[in-house]
Amino acid sequence: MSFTTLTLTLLTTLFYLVLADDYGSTIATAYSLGMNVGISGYIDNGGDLDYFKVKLTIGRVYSFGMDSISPVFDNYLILYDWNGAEVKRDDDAGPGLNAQITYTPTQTGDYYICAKGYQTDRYGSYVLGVSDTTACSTGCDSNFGRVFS
Ligand SMILES: [Ca+2]
Ligand SMILES: [Ca+2]
Repeated sequence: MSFTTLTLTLLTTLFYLVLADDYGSTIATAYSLGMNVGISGYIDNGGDLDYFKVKLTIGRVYSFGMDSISPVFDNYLILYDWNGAEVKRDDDAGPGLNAQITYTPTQTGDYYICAKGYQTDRYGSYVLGVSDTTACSTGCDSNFGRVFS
């Protein structure tokens, strides 16, 4: 870990220790997530849930990816539909302990992705994103679903 990374990690940790949770913990308070844009967040110790809302179109192929910034943070994703019904969940389909969900909606609508730790004592900073990978059937980047940097 570089000095800069370490400094950022410490500052981020301090920031979140002082302030409240960064994103809503329910579907009703979900934060709107753009397509192909990485968004930074922090899962607090003790079972924090960060909810994001994204509009998905029927028949497209989407990939949700959650990348841990903190060194040892086992993250987890759960995808819900417009009714709040769970459609898919994942623990470690991405690189390392990172969660990744590939999903093709059977109906167009608002979907909700819940970012969390694998267990309530797993916490740390992360980058979350969703990509439309419909046109990416071959020759995809190895960071499938992670077009952000
Ligand atoms: Ca949070
Ligand atoms: Ca995981």
